[in-house]
Amino acid sequence: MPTLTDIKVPDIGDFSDVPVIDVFVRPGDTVIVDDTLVTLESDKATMDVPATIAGVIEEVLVKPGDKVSEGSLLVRVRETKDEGCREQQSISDVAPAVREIGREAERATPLPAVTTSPAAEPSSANLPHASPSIRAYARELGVDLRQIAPTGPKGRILREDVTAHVKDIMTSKGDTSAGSGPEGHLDLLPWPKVDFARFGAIDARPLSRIQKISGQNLARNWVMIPAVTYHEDADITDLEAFRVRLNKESGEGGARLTLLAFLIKACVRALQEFPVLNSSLDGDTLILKKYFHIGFAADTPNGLVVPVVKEADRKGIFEIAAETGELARQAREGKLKPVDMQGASFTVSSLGGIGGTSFSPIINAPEVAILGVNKSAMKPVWDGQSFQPRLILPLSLTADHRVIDGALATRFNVYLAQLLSDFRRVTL
Ligand code: CAO
Repeated sequence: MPTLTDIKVPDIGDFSDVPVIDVFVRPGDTVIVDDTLVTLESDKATMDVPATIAGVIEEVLVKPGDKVSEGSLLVRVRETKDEGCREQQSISDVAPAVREIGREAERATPLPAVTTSPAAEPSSANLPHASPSIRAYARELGVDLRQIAPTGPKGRILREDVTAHVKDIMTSKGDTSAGSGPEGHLDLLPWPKVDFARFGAIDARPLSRIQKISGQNLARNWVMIPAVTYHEDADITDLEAFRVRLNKESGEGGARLTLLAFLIKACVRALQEFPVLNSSLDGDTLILKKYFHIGFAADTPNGLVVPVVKEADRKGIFEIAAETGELARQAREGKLKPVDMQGASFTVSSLGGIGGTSFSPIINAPEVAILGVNKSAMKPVWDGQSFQPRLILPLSLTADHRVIDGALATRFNVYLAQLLSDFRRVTL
């Protein structure tokens, strides 16, 4: 008679209500002792919870995003007697494999500069078998386990497999396909090592978790995307007067309209007119999205994050203003959920409240374009007879040249500037 055993969250120290970030098993999967079942992530660490017995998964009771504490039921296992497996351990004997913050490359990141499309998230079903210590080892080296050929029993990845994979990469010199595809290697010199303290007093400050994750994404996007930035000026004199008037009408404490909300609405209209800018490259296929989920860069004390206004085409400007305000507040308080940062089809990065005259925003892959906005300024504009003082908003559109050429990008910019100059056009 097979016995069913409940596997629960073991003692995880002071943590409670910890999110489940990965589930590695499905009903019907065979596991042996130490196979990772789920990964939990607290503010400070991630923890793999391993199988404590060998058997077949009968039921999985959690999914990514669920919150658990010590004793929460994770999976139910039908025990099998597997001669090959290690000695059975009781739950209390099992210390979760805790690792430093920072996530492995094999997992989609829910954060910043890059919002992950649901399609890009690996399913737990196709993650390879490896023990928690091997997963930790691979994470330390930044190795994607799915790229490794396993040589262990039942297709398990061994420590030697990870080492061999890394050696392979390190010794593959003379590769001329630099940057030509996801597997291409850049034949770069090692990063300069400098003992800064030799030159004066220093202070070492570790990067925040958000900075580490967004840094990796930004570096990949900068290297992989042949991006060009196109600049345009929009005359927002009338729009700003309209916005100020509406805010006055709302009165103190009333709903507040921001320029960002108008920008998002105008971008949606321009994307409808130029759908290629609302797309993603999937190999040699262009995926044109019929939805308009607009990400916006938000500056927080811990780094840059990109919350997403979903279905911005169906929302009014008051609604968008309220939503961006709320999302920006949650971003600053570190309360955004992964889902709040996923699914963007285009991004706006506004530095307008701070200043600047132009910049080159980095595309939020797998999107193909991003609009940067700086501070508007009163400028003299020649009307054919005299100079008129006009409020000019600088726009900087960075576009992926594999998909959007200069003519298309500039047409988009010109159209967007027309919409902002005369916002009635948005309704046409
Ligand atoms: N030109 C002139 N003034 C502008 C402006 C612009 N383009 N955009 C906003 N402002 C003004 C607003 O009118 C407001 O002034 P008042 O308080 O006098 O009304 C002030 O700047 C603040 O604006 P806001 O509260 O409406 O905020 P916002 O819409 O500018 O920005 C958000 C919201 C979330 C985008 C912003 O807080 C933020 O995080 N910006 C930084 C984004 C970023 O870091 N991008 C770079 C990414 S690459 O590193």
